[in-house]
Amino acid sequence: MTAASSSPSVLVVVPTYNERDNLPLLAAGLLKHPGVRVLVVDDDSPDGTGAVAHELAEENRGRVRLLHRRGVRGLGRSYVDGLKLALTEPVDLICQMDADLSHDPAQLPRLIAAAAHSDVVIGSRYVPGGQIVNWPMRRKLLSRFANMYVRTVTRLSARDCTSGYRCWRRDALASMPLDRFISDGYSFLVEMLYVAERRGSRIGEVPITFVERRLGESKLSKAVLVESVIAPWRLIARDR
Ligand SMILES: Nc1nc2c(ncn2[C@@H]2O[C@H](COP(=O)(O)OP(=O)(O)OP(=O)(O)O)[C@@H](O)[C@H]2O)c(=O)[nH]1
Ligand SMILES: [Mg+2]
Repeated sequence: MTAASSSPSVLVVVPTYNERDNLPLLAAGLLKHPGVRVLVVDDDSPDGTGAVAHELAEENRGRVRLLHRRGVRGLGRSYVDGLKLALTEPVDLICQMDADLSHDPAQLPRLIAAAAHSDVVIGSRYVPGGQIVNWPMRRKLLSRFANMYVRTVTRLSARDCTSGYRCWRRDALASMPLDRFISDGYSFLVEMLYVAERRGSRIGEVPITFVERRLGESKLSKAVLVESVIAPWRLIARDR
């Protein structure tokens, strides 16, 4: 933490693809917190999310920044580019969260506070107090099964290995070889945890209430699901 300030400086990396209606609400929620800044990583969204983010950046100079990606689209690739850019900023903590309001910006201070004792804090649906609101049973089962599968194959100890709501201490994130990551899509989140745990990072979890998106569409595709099945095996194979 910077000696001059009592609260840490925080940069939140938000990947977006077609989140035009959600992004202004998310930004407003995040900017309520002092010391919090936002980096939007937009993948040239056809719905004009980039223009919305540009406007937000103009209105909130110094607090909102846009990284406009072009070319090959991908959630993992967006995280790599966004997190690397975040590491060039003089901040204490770097967070990740979804733009679709499934991750409540009001809960960010709890992740930030927990980073005093952990190198990475997961906003977790699967620790006591964690909840999921408005997911159909099919989606709940898929997520539960995905976590059980990942934890069994990788032996990760976190309860929620696929949550994209996280807060990293700068040093822990800086020590990660992001350019050598092999996963894209949601598996990228699992790979981050796996590598962090192997490097001795302390992983903490705080309960969150995850709310199903109300606006925009899901990007969960069959290809992403197939990758999620293979990805944990690739991780342990690489270690051997
Ligand atoms: N930059 C970028 N962002 C993406 C991409 N795919 C998804 N996202 C963003 O990543 C976050 C998570 O994606 P979602 O589609 O909400 O995935 P999900 O939460 O598993 O699925 P839902 O439950 O349907 O919302 C959102 O902020 C998306 O806009 C991508 O290819 N590139
Ligand atoms: Mg979502």
